[in-house]
Amino acid sequence: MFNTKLTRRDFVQLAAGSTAALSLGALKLPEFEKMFAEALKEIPVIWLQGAGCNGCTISTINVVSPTIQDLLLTSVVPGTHVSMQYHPTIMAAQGDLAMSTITDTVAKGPFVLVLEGSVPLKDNGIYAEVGEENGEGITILEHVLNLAPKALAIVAAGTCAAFGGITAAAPNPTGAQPLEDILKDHNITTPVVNLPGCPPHPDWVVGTLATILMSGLDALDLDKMGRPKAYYGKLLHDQCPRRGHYEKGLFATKLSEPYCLFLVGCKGPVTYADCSDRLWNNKTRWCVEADSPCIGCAHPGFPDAVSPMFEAPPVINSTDKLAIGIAGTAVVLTAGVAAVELAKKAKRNAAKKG
Ligand code: FSX
Ligand code: SF4
Repeated sequence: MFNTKLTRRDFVQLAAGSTAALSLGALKLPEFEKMFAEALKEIPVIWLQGAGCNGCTISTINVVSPTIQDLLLTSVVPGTHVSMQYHPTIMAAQGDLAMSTITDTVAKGPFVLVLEGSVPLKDNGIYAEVGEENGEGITILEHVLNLAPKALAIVAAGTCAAFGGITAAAPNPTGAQPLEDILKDHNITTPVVNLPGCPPHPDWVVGTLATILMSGLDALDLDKMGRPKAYYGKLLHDQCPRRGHYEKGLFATKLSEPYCLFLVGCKGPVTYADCSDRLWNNKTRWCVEADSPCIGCAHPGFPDAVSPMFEAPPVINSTDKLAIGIAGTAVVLTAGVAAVELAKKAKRNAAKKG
């Protein structure tokens, strides 16, 4: 049992009325921090938000198992605890008190840095600032250059942080860049884990943090793009329950139809993620199951390379392969059926259904 006057139940009740009260570091409750220090192995996390929509945070705090309360207040797995020292959205502290938690965390020793959103470079990075010093805003670029070299590892949460995403889409007015490009330009070699998805699935974020916490960074089996293979190891198309329809040439011609959504823009054939298996919203469903094509939000070229999102891909080769024009790297899909035949079948099937 915890040897403290403030019980875990007391604290959860105290915090329950306000999600803004969920940062232990920011609340500066020494008894509670001591309780965790004695009972649990901790991993301090500094979560920065660059150019993004905060969807990565919203998605993460919707995590179901463990719950966000477990994640922040008790344990991710028995005996281990993620100590969210700094998070602009959910921490209670503001101003200098909030900013001091970053300095304090760095001074204490190893920590994991999470970056959500991309890093704008144009006009000295003024399009994403977090906190200020001597009346001047601190750009996310400055934060990254300060914290990245000192971090144990960096988790790039979401497509914006991992690959640029929507915030770096053409014409990219803020000159936004993904994390790894910034690190490369400044010779920073801290290991990076990329968790694309706009937003990323909460399990991908929490599971990654939990793995680092329990077994260290080496326990994450990453692919060439720094993505954990456990979540991004397979093509959506290969795991899709509508794959049989695809093989038979049963294609939806409008979004509400329960057939393969390839001809209404599905990017499952070029997107690596486990959505169809893991499901979203507390294992309720995923995009295709809701009769919407995968828009490729976890694809490295999202959104430019996978647009237009709700149109059939341009057919480049009409002999025995379907070729999808993906910017820069055309991805050729062996479909086993000529494109012309495919279109004819779609029409025939649409006519049959009609
Ligand atoms: Fe990007 Fe995060 Fe998409 Fe949004 O901030 S990955 S726009 S869901 O939330 O960075
Ligand atoms: Fe499923 Fe999309 Fe592949 Fe069709 S194209 S099988 S809907 S992932």
